[in-house]
Amino acid sequence: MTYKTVLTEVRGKVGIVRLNRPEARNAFNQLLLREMFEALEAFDRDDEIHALVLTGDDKAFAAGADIKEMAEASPFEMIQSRRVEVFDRMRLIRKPVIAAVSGWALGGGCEVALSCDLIVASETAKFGQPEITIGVIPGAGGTQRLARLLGKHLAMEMVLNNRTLTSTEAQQFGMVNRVVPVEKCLDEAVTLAGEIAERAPLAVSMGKDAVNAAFETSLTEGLAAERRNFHVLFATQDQKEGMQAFAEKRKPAWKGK
Ligand code: CO8
Repeated sequence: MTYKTVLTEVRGKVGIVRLNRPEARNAFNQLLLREMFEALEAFDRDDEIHALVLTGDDKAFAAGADIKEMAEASPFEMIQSRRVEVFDRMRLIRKPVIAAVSGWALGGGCEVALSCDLIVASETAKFGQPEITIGVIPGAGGTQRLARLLGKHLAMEMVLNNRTLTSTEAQQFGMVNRVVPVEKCLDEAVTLAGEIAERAPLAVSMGKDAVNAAFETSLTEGLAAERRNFHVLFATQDQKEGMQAFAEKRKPAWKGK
């Protein structure tokens, strides 16, 4: 599959999707949005791939929605184009997605990074929701995910007053997993993805699903989701293999079954 605005690469069991619209700081026009999701979903369907990395370039992970493309749109056109709803496709990806973020992650770019499962940020990364400066608010989950992650007051400052976070601040607030020099950002994300890719695939998928349930449900419902996933894994060959390998003091050989 060839794309015009994303590049794809495979390293071992890791599928890499690189946003590639550098002339617009990787702003999401309709084509980039469509191709990003197609590329991520293709890797999600590929049995040889166990983890995904989503990245941009050194200047920008993504500078948000393409402002010029939507400047004249009516509410009806915005709804019909499904520009915002399309971001829900991120939640349907079953394999872990690691964002490797350098430079700007603004607006929809910050929201896409937040909807990934882990974030590796470079020292140059800057996260923000500048929509207020162009007369709107985040529309792809920023208000909800930031409030859940950072608490109400910092989320309010970001949404109402364009407060940006450096990568160090984002790490202090638990929003990113690690901060590395810019030249190491992608490799570090691929290493992390590669480690997860070597683990029991069905357990990884169930673990992702259970952690995500914490953001969707009450504690009681979340605990029930966790328990269901835990019990389901006892139907897999990998659970038998993992526990036998522990008892036999050897490395497990996962089958993904
Ligand atoms: N949309 C369209 N074009 C953009 C965008 C953008 N978001 N960001 C940058 N560009 C373009 C610039 O217009 C410029 O184009 P040209 O060379 O033709 O003039 C080129 O990219 C380079 O940009 P700059 O010269 O400004 O580069 P700098 O390195 O000086 O600055 C910044 C980079 C800080 C990223 C700056 O470009 C900027 O502030 N961009 C806008 C960021 C922003 O406001 N983002 C929020 C957008 S709204 C949003 O994301 C809402 C999401 C809700 C749902 C999503 C629906 C799809």
